Amino acid sequence: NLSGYKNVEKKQVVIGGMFPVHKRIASSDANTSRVPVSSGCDGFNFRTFRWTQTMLFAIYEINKRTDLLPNTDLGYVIYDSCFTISKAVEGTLTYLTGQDEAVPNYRCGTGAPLAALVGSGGSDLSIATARILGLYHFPQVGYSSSCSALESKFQFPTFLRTIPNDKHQSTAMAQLVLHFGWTWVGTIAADDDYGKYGIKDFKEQVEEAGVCIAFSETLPKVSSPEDIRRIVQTIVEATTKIIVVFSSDVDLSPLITELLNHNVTNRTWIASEAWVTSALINQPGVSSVLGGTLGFGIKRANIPGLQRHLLDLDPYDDQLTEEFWESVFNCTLSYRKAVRQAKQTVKEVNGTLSRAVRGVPDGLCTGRESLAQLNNTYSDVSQLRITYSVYKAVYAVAHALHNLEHCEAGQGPFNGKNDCADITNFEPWQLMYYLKNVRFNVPHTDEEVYFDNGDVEAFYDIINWKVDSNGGISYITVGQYNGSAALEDRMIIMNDSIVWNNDVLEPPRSVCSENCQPGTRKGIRQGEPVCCFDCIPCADGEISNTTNARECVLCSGDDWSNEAHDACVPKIIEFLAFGEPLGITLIVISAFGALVTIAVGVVFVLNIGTPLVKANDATLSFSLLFSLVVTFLCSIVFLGEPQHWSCMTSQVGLALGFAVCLSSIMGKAAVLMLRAQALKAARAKHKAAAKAAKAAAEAAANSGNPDVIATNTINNDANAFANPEVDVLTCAHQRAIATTATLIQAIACTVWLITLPPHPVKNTSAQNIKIILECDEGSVVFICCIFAYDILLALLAFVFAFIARKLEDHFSEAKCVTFGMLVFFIVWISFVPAYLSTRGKFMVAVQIFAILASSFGLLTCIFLPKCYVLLVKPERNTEEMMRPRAKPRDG
Ligand code: TCR
Repeated sequence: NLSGYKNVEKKQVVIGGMFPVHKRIASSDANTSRVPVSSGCDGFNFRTFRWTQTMLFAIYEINKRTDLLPNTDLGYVIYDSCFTISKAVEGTLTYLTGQDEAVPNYRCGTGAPLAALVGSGGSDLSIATARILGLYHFPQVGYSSSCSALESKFQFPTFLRTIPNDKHQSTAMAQLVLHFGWTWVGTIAADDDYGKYGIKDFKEQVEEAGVCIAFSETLPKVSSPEDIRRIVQTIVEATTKIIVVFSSDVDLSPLITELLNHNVTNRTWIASEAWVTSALINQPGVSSVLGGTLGFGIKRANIPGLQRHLLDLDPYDDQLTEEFWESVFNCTLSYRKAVRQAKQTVKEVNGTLSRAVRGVPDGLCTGRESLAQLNNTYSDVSQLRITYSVYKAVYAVAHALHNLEHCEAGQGPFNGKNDCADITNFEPWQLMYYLKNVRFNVPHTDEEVYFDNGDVEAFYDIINWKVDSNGGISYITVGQYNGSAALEDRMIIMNDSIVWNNDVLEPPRSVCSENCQPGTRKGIRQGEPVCCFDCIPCADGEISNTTNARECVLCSGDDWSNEAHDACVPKIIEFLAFGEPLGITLIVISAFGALVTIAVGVVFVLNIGTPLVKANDATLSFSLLFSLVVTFLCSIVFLGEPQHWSCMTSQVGLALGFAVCLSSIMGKAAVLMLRAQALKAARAKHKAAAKAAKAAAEAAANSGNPDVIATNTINNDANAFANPEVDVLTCAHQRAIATTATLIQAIACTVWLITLPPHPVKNTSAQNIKIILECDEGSVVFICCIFAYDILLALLAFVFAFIARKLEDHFSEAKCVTFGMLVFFIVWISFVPAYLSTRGKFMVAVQIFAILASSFGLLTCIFLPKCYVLLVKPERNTEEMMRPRAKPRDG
């Protein structure tokens, strides 16, 4: 332990210091049969030795000053905590008691009063020492104990610190992670309060913001190769690219070495303050693993004169400095030790004596070696961060002492009587009062320091590890974090100046699952963190229009999802338009049909007086032709976007057209049937007569002259067929039948139109992606009745014609009608399944086809033979031909 006083005439106060100059305690032997001794320490830490020297530097500087503690000299006692709680506790007890052997609750010696303890390094050490010091209300000023647990004044009433509370750093790290949109991060924490609390605070904040932790590892305190290897394995296997490490450099360095061995690259490391500028981590060759690291560093400062002080080191000052010298130059300072060591090595090699034993031993150093030429982290003053914190801590104590000393009598703060404390003999709690309220500007930097509930302002530099051209690493400040600023401008970061690992320009992405694009939704994976999910495409008719949508939403009535499922689009409106090929075709066909029908009508008009036209009532023929024109034209009305008028006209026109058409046919067929009946009766009569005649003839033949009888028979037949009585009767009947039949239909249609008229509707349910514009019949019962009536007429016409089919005139009218009706039925029967199996506009097309086909069927079957006679064989158009031919078997 270092100790020193300066000017004996002045009043003296001793400041305690505690630094983890060694990295660990030497493993103590487990032998319990001997007097136990406090274990020694291993692994000299040059960085922390710099901190120690900085404390000395600050004390020397203060002692030299005339404005700060002019009448008092500061002394110091410094303990090495060896990075271990037990050593820190041991040092604290020694410090309090003044005994080399720690005796609690006891302090002896008449030495100068103890002021405060600056220390003691890591948070776990400070927590231990602060508990002890707290018992005695003894102030402690931490320079690197940043753990948030230390903020509790209830547990640590006399602990103050010049390093910001880690809860700010955890917040800053969380903000950094969120800033770059990383949602999948791994964490590594040291197995101490610093690591555990730091990572805990970090995790709490990022998890709240929806970030998931891929893995959480803890670095062992005591070197454990298996643990380190396991952690490396986890890192290698993890899919995350971002690893947050809250650990001191000493604990982290074995892991980094192992990562270097495994060459684990392509990760971005987020560094906590304790290792972000550490030479222990920044070893040569580490750039491939750690290049691009981002981290937080506390306030940095230049302390003029410090480097000189560091380099002007006298190796023989004290034990620690001696050890430092020996480890820096890898030599031995004492002659005797060197000889002993040399002998040992020689023996180990093979017995031949070397020059070392005879003269100057190998590895002996002179103590005049030059530190300046050595590139050691000890003398590197480029990143004075914790060093600066040590500096501030010493100054804080000095200023508190100064205020204590310069308390004006009667205006002091103590005991309610405005007492002052005496610098030569004060109580620790009295100094605590001054420390708590101290407020001063740090020399050289002019930073104002004060304690707010024991903590200082949180201000961090964001440091980026940039790989130099020669493979080394330099620290670039790429931003700032100010914990006391307003929430939105706490972090200032210059994205463009950040160098990422492998020199890429873009920040790395670290997500477990990529965002779900619009059109898909998140599907959770059972048993995995929420950041890991599947993207499930929305079903038809459902959409999601945001990234990472949790649900797909159903499109409303007239809308449907688009191809990408990211927007609802109006459904396609479907109807059979005039302009489209199918529409045009149908129009052409129906127009053609109408024209042909009109042409037939013209031919009939031109031949109006002829027997063929006159036969079977010309009026009915014309009404039939007229109705066919109506049905043909009616089919056109089915096309186009359904309107109120078109829905009404198309259905009613069709129903009425067919009614006229079928009732005309029925009228015709009825006459034919009656005629056939009459003819049959006549024939039967004639047959009987013929039989009688035959018998008579036979009898006559027996007597001679058969010719006369044969002629008689034929005349009888013709008379029976052209019986005017039958014709006159039926002509009036025919028209009456047809008119009534049509009238009934017309009345039904009128009722239908008035009560429940057909109207256009949007059919959205038939097909998902389409809105079908169609006509709603208004009433299914009505339309069924009306078309059933048409069917009834058709059936009657067919039956009449069928009965009359045997009636053989030269134009075979009855056969034509029978055949026409058959065509009509076939068309409409086949229409039903075709109609039912189509959707949308094709349904209309099928309907039109059926109308056209049946109309054409009737037109051709009934009128084609007649036109043929009228146009091609006019000579057949005679009264004669109207008569039934003699049947061969009869004749
Ligand atoms: N606070 C840490 C220890 C620590 C440290 C360091 C150790 C800090 N910075 C630099 C070595 C080097 C910050 C603690 O334990 O609170």
